[in-house]
Amino acid sequence: MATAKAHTNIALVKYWGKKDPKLILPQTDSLSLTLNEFYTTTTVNFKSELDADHVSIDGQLIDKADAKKVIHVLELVRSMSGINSFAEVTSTNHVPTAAGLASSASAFAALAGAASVAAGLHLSRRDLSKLARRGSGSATRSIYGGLVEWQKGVDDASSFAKPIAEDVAFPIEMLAVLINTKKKKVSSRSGMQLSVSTSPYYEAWKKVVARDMTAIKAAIKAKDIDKIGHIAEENALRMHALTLSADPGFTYFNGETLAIIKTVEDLRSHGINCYYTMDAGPNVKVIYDRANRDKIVARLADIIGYDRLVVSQPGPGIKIWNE
Ligand code: 2P0
Repeated sequence: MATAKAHTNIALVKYWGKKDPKLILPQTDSLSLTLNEFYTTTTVNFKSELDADHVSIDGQLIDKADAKKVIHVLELVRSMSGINSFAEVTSTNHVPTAAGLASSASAFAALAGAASVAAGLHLSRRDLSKLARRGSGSATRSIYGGLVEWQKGVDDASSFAKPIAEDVAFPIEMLAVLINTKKKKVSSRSGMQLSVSTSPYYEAWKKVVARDMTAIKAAIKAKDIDKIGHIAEENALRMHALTLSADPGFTYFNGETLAIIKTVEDLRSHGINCYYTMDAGPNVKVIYDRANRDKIVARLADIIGYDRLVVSQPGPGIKIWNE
């Protein structure tokens, strides 16, 4: 029996499309910031007396169909370790689930960590990252803290995350604006697949990501928060152009998303530098130098209220312990 705690991450250069949906090999590299405030804690116990895997999330027992991705990771761990028993999985999300705050990133990273140690495996962080990837792409990056790159690779062995700066030595901060924490209509999995197969802009997106990866790594090296924020904002808009340009087209934005984008642009035009990014949901994440925090929070609170704003520092990598 083992427990793992993994933090979620928000991509600054996004992953939006698979080359191999079965192995979850992405079309492009991506780069993220792990967040301290949002995490998942998961306990896995392999028990010989069980006749099936039992998965409970936030106190609710999940039926077999919904637990499919979790069972898939457990199957991989069973084949790697030689264990035959079914498992009891108990998971608690300290993340608003399925609202584009990447709960699957922290959830599958924590599952990979807890299941592998519970099964007696002692995987390197690289191998843990590969195992987490088989549950959900963004989970690949949640094994590490701080700024993390997922190199796309060409096969299972070469597609894993690498830390760029686990301890972030400059005052970057991220503010999550919680617009709608209800479950989203288009899952990332189906949304990105539709973009790959129908957006006429997909080839251009691959070029954008290659260029942005080089530029953001140089900006990180230079500790240039404005440059990091600008690259992240442009990259997010181009990712969302892939949803609008799919057939049928769709968007994760709603009216409040646009209102927050406009407010960030207004703050910037008044000399308070901050930048936005959005994922597979309407929430907005704002990137800034912590010296600007109070002004940004005060202005956004006028629009949406303090209770829907969560400030987060960069967070740590996975922790795993035996129970
Ligand atoms: C990312 N997102 O890079 C991108 C940006 C959302 C927008 O990774 O199908 O839950 O499980 O691999 O990782 C969300 O998609 O999708 C995601 P799967 P995942 O963070």
